[in-house]
Amino acid sequence: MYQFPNGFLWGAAASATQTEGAAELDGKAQNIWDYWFEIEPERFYEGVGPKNTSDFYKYFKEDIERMKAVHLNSFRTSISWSRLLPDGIKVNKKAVDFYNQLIDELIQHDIEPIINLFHFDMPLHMQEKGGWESLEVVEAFNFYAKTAFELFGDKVKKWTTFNEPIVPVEMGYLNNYHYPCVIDMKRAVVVAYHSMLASAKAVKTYRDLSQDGQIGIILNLTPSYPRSQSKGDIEAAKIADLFFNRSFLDPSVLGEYPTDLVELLRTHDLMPEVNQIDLELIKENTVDFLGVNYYQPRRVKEKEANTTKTDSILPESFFDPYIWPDRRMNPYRGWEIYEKGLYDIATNIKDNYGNIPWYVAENGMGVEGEERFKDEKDMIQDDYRIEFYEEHLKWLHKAIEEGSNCFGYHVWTFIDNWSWLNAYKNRYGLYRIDLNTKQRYMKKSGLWFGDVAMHNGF
Ligand code: BGP
Repeated sequence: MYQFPNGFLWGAAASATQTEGAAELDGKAQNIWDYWFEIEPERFYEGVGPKNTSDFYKYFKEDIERMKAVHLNSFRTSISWSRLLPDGIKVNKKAVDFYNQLIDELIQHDIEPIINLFHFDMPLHMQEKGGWESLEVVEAFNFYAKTAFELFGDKVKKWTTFNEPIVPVEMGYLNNYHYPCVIDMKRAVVVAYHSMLASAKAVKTYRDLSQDGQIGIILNLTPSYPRSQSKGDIEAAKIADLFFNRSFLDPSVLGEYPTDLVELLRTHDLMPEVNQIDLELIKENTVDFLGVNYYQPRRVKEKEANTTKTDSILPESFFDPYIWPDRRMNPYRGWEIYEKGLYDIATNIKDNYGNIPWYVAENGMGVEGEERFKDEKDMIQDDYRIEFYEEHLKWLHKAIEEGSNCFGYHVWTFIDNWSWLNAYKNRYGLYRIDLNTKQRYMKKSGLWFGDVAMHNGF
């Protein structure tokens, strides 16, 4: 029996843009996803864009009943900045009504809301001002954060500033996967630094309001494993870790950037403009807790040809990806499945980050063509997903037994939802959605997870 600590959070995560729908309803302004889909629909799987979601905006009440049916005691989603403040300044009353009803409904069902402020969905007019490259947008985010705390902070006791802030950096400014599809390391570093600054400012704003909750950040930590113990491989893994994990983990939790990262950026003329006042603000406004999204590890080896030319430098200029011959893949998403990674993350947080309270904010397995696993009662027999969760939870349990301060586990996701580029290709939900009727059907993993949540273990 794997028994988890009393009060452990069992839940699921989602985000506004991926679930709400109503992209053009009730005064919501466009965000970069709405706009990008309008101009380049072919970049999205089967041409399905953010208008076409599970319509949580409409069905949230029934969906909260569905959460109850699988015994969730917590749920994380985000507020859509462009819904709450369509012009960045004036509060949209319809949005306030929606988020109030959503939060109230969750609380009435004994489901703790964890509310995130930014999940990849930059309002379009803010992007036009430069997005995270602009300090004006950092200030605008702070205003948005303050507005959200003032509106909902009497009820929401766990906030997070960002979900995976490295993703817009990587996808939007390093490898042309997300809008604005830039490839420029220098600009990417500015985006990363300003998002970190925005997060710390929001933490400060929250504390200044003296609300009696907690504020954190959600990071996708990808443990970096070297191919071998050779000096070159270890150095390669260290650099990957600096770029993709420690660039947000260290300033968020310890209040400081790793000196090795700063030196590396200096050497390659990639330092953004920083001032002492902002660095102090980051130092003084570290988070109360961490959310960790974990899907896959990163395996690297020493770079084969040395190509560190400053004009075209990218993180990959410092290491090569390593394909571990023993790896087990999720072939649909193309991600390695490595359950022990979660234990290694927990140990790292315990040993190097003051054992800060943290929770698994996303963990899940996206599978294509799940319909083929339907039984005669229309239930998807997703045993592979149950096995995936079970194996991760066993490692998490071991970490907790050894003293890790982990307070919860959220799956990605609750109902199959729209994914940024893959639309509905890979399904992750505890519930399946029929895209034609928008009907939801519990999967076998939903039943299983409900049982685990009810018994606080398995
Ligand atoms: C995380 C994001 C989620 C979600 C998930 C699954 O990085 O926080 O928003 O989408 O990954 O990834 P994908 O949808 O790309 O398969």
